[in-house]
Amino acid sequence: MSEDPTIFEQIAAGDIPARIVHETETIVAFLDANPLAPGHTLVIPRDAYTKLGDLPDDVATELWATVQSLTPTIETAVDADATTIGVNNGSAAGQEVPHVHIHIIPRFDDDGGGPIHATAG
Ligand code: DGP
Repeated sequence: MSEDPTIFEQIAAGDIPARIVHETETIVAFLDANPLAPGHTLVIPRDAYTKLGDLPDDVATELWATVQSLTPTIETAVDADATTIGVNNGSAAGQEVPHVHIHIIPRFDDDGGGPIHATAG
């Protein structure tokens, strides 16, 4: 039984516009439409997986490698002092879009400090 594609699957397919900052055959990164800070970016697998545990190893590896490589680029682009990286992994954790996505949230010395505990938009 096939389900309707999520909004992120449609972004990955190019069917819905997004401000894409990086993409490969496997991974897409784009700006969050409801940013918690300037440069707030979401990194997703192009294919539809709901939770981190659903990812094949090779996709998980490339997903994380992309987060690692993009993070300093984003920090430089928005002149951030640090970054919060997070995943809402399941609806009870605040995952609104059931397609794995890693939040890269730039942080600033004067943004109030402390961790972001809930990243639900
Ligand atoms: P989460 O709560 O972890 O599932 O975060 C979902 C994020 O996705 C939230 O920060 C807002 C963002 N978002 C939702 N719909 C869209 C969309 O259509 N385009 C973009 N760029 N971001 C979206």
